[in-house]
Amino acid sequence: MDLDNDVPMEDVEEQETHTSPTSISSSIKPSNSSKTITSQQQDSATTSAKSSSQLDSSSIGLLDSWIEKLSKCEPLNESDVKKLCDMAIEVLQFEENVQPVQVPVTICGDVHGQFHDLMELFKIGGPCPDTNYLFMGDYVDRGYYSVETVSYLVCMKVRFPNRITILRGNHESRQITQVYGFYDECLRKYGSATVWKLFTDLFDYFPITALVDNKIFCLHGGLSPMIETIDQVRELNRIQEVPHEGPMCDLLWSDPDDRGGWGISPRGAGFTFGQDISEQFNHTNDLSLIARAHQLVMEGFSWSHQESVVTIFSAPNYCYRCGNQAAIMEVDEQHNRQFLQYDPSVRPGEPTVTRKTPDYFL
Ligand SMILES: [Mn+2]
Repeated sequence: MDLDNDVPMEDVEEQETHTSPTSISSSIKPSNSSKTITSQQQDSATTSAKSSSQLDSSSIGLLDSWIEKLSKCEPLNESDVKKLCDMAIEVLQFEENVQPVQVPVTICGDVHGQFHDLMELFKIGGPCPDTNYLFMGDYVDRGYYSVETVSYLVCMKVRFPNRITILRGNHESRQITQVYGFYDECLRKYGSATVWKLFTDLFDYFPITALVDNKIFCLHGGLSPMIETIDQVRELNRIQEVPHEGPMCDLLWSDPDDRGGWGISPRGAGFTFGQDISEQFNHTNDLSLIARAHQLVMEGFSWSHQESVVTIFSAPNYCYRCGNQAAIMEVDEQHNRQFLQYDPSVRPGEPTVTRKTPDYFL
């Protein structure tokens, strides 16, 4: 996708609306949809995973060289992407649908291929692994550097598996990436769809939610009318393409809304949920907060439902023209929260178009 031919920014939200998973022909099926991991297998495998997850010195050297290369925004070659994705599956397949995360941690929202802004994020929040990070999905599509962005984050995950958590967003999907840029970028940068296939096969293994100190439930989209308890999330089989409907789809697509109860989502996937739903879910699961991403918010973060829900968006000047700030949320050992906001990094030779903020964003 060429952003120059993309819709005007006013239509970004709307266009996304029209591209629900159900509205795209499903020509490409997940290659590993038949793979399932039962919770029992997961439990028994966790022990062996711990012993095998120790990186040997040659793997560390390889990963460090890849991270150094990617830091300069240079993509890995195809055979290294293959090696990286194989290593990442070894780590991610043993993570849980509700991945436990300890404080302190810095929670981040959508990045969308804005590689230089991701580097700015690590400058603002502190380098990994000195700072623990939790990313809530949407690494690819829209921006010009989805390949470098997702390669970098997956490298960091494999190199420092206990320091960084990477959840799945609705864009970490075969269908959505064929419409919003990642597929085309892979073709342009590698000359074939091999790297796209490697990464989209890997996305099936990303955890779908995280639970920070049993108190902050983190996910890309929002709640599902089919999920009342966090234990019900643990029972899902997540190792598949994001379905068109059902609980896993909802967790990656839903949005909080000012209206109470459940509503039809204008996105065509997931639901809208009101304050009554959020408060009931937090009460039932003894939570203090739902942290999610998925929606552009002009200040980078936005509270909903009387601080039951927070939206975090970490792509400044989204699509290089929205004029929004980005933010990340630091949670310390005492569960104090602090938002760090930042503006786009300035780069020569790249579009710096900022449009006057349309009134309806305010
Ligand atoms: Mn999203």
